[in-house]
Amino acid sequence: ENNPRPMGIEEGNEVGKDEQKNDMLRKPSVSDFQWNDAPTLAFPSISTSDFQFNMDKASDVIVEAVSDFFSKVDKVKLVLVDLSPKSKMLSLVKVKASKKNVDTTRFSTYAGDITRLYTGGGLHCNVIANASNWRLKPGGGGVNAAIFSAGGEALEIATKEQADTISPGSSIIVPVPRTSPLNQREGVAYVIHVLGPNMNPQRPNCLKDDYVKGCKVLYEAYSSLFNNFASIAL
Ligand code: AR6
Repeated sequence: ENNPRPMGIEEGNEVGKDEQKNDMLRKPSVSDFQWNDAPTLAFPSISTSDFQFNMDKASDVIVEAVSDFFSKVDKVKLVLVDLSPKSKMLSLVKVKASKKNVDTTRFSTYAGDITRLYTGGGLHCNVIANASNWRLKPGGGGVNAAIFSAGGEALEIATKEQADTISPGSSIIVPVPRTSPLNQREGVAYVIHVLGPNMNPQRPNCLKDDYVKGCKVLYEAYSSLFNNFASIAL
């Protein structure tokens, strides 16, 4: 099942050659990287570092969004990633997910670099999410800088082909070109850029500690991310 490459392409067979060429030219698809496992989305904790969103409140939103998503969609997996094994976000979410009986065979946490899930941790994640900025620009630190740097120029160009800007609470799907190291090295077929709510006065659209609005926008950001993931994975 889910054989990553069509079988039976014979050398010297013109039809076979065409198939081979089409196969190389077509856009990446999640099934290319399934490796017998369910499609998996790895995502960082949106807004809780540079955007200064309260971590306790954010962890409630993550668990609620994951649990709501799992009640509608099966067969896919989600992994929350943060750099350090001491991450406060990872431990908050783990505790709350277990209290809410979220299916741990489909939702887990992972400590490590989201741009090195396969080479650094042996994790097969077909899709990764980015905590973006409104201009979808590389750099700026955090996970955004890491993903654009690992994705190379190919990811930058592919992102610009999809959109110029993004609004808080929404997300944008970008197919990762086969020339990008993120695709070649890590097997990532898509990056989904997400813009979360901002509580940092030095960044655009600061919500000034309005956590009623903030939690609503953060929930929308995760729903948009998960639904977009389902739309490419299923
Ligand atoms: N792998 C996994 N997780 C990471 C990595 C990594 N390589 N790097 C950071 N994190 P942040 P935000 C975690 O600040 O708060 C950017 O400059 C980090 O520990 O990246 O949404 C953009 O351009 C934290 O848990 O995103 C925006 O302007 C999480 O990723 C702004 O920051 C998100 O932290 C967005 O701020």
